Amino acid sequence: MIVKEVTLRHLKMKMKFPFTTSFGTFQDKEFLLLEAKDENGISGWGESVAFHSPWYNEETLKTNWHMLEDFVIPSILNKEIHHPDEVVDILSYIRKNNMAKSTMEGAVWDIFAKQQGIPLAYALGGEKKQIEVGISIGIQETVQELLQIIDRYVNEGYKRMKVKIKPGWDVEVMREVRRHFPNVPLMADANSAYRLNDIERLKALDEFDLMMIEQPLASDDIVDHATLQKEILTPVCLDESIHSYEDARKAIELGSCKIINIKIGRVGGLTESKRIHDLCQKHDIPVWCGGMLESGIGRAHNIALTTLSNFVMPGDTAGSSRYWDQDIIEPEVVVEDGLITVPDKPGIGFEPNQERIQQFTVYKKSYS
Ligand code: OSB
Ligand code: MG
Repeated sequence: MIVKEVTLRHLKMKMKFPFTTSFGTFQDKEFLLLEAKDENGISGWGESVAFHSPWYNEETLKTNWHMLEDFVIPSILNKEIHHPDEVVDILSYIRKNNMAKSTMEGAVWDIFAKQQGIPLAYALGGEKKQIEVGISIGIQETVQELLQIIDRYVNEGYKRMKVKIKPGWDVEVMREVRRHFPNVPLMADANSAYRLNDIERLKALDEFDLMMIEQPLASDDIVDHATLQKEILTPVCLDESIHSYEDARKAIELGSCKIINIKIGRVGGLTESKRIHDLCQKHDIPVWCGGMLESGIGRAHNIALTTLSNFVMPGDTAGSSRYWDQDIIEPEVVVEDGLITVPDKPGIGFEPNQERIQQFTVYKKSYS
């Protein structure tokens, strides 16, 4: 394939609800959408999961635009690409900036699958026809509100509840949740809000039979997490700390976690996600697919990746209607009984809705 043209768009969409984590709240979701066209006019789509501010990691929508415009897109345009795995090598001269790279790589994978006439899931080697999904619930004003939200999603059939925690919104909150929902598959995500000094607090979570605690310690740490994992019963799952296959290998070697959350953008794309998946499978480390409050395009990529066999735990990719009044794909992502049916159309398997994309576009630019 030869990518002949790329259009980059900055979109702004209002989420149905404000989302609060240990590092802050937001409701307007701004992100980049990339459309690439091959020599035959086949379009592939990618979404940047970088946020407006650098609170999750160091990348932002503006740094992604800069990286894409000045380095990533010029490196890919007009180059003969035989397989999407080659994108990693082509872009390897660029340090980090994984979310920017992944935006382009996702579009190349989509084109590749469309050229072959197969679903992206199949192109990646995935076999599942349906995937299990859970839900991630932000920090609420009151425990009462949290319980009501959980009740609603349990009734909708979501397969596990993930509750965001931070110091002061943790042990007592989880105790109440457990008391009201004794059997629900439950986990907590701290988004790096604790330090090893807080070990007693983290130990106190052991009594709630959590599936895991996600990223309790610093966002760049795998050493203290190994110490912590030895002291607590709850399995540690790493999110922010894993940027690559090498990070995953080291974390497994050190015993820093028992589970890994794979986010395509955070690790630089689908090829690297697949490598991490395969490594974890070899080491009996279960994985699941994290979410970044994506629009339908990013959601479609997550669904395809989750069809790989070692994605044995429910992911965070909920249905479109949880986040958006109107998503930008047709059909929207629908969750039934906690399951998403994997599309069987070529590529990402959902049609971008051009009218809505235009409606939410703040700025766009094309490169050829
Ligand atoms: O830590 O997994 C996270 C949202 C934004 C940034 C980081 C995270 C999250 C979520 C929500 O947990 C996942 C989703 O619903 O897309
Ligand atoms: Mg997380």
